[in-house]
Amino acid sequence: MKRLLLALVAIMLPLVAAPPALAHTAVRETSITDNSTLSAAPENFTVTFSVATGLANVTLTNAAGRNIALDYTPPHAMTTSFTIPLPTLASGAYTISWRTMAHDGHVMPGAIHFTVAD
Ligand SMILES: [Cu+2]
Repeated sequence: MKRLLLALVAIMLPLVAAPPALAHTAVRETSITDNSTLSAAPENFTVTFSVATGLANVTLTNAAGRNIALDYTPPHAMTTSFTIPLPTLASGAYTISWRTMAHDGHVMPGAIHFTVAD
């Protein structure tokens, strides 16, 4: 019994000790650069990850922190790239936030900020 327990610990240890970042996806590219000022309102937003991931949710908020409705439902399948159509945006500051869900169930938040110029 003790031997079995030791074997289990030996198997589990690398999983526990692995740095979480290695097991998780990273943002590789966003169609809107973080903290950029755009001369025209973007029609959509694409975020690309290093490995296939689930997208739990995406939100768009304005400078006042108010939620702006998105006509978008994340796909059920895990994939590397997501394109979210955006509503017509007036000039102002916006934040797009998302949460990804890794294979192991860990949730990772991400966000970009941008401004649509007058
Ligand atoms: Cu994890």
